[in-house]
Amino acid sequence: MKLYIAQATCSLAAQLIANELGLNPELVHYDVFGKTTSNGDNFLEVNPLAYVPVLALENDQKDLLTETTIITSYLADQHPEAGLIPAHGTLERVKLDQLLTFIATEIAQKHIPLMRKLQTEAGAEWTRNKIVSAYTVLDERLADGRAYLTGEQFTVADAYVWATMWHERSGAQIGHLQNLMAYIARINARPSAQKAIKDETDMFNLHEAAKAA
Ligand SMILES: N[C@@H](CCC(=O)N[C@@H](CS)C(=O)NCC(=O)O)C(=O)O
Repeated sequence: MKLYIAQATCSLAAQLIANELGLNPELVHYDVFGKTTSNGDNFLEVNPLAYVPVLALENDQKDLLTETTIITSYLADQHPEAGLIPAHGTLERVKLDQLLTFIATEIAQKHIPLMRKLQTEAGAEWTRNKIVSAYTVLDERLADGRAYLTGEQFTVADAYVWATMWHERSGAQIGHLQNLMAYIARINARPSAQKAIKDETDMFNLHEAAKAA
């Protein structure tokens, strides 16, 4: 498998889940500004919409999976024994999918126009407020002392929230959400998260060196 990633983006969630499962997909770094890849692949052929993550499968169809929620869920579903996602057809799964859609639409995609400074000040303020409200809902869920969003078990939803900590770049003020911050620190301590950050940095540096050569 090949996993296309970019620096400090939602692809970190897919890396973290692969690491939790002991998988070692070949990582390819995509430079979202320069539009090049670390292995020379034409990224528009990989994803015409030009975003990461993309998971290139080695099946007969050579499927290219996109969408953070789908890639993380797919990997977790292949290894149910790891407990990273509830089984399809259960209410627990529906509730986890609800959480994943919430994170994708109310958090991840709301940060992006802010980081790219694409909104009027009124629009940016509205978006920042929406993001803070969404993280506040997560903070309140964690207030009962649970370790992770659904309880004591780490899941793909936790990986996704961890990968969206872009508040310093987007300007959404969430530093006061203490339960959330303690939870992110818990995830930061997981070896899977540390490996994801290290691998991402290594890939970014390799790509930069190749561009400079
Ligand atoms: N719908 C996609 C969107 C993924 C996405 O927005 N990726 C961003 C990084 S988090 C990206 O690659 N952006 C490329 C760009 O801005 O040019 C998903 O949920 O995975």
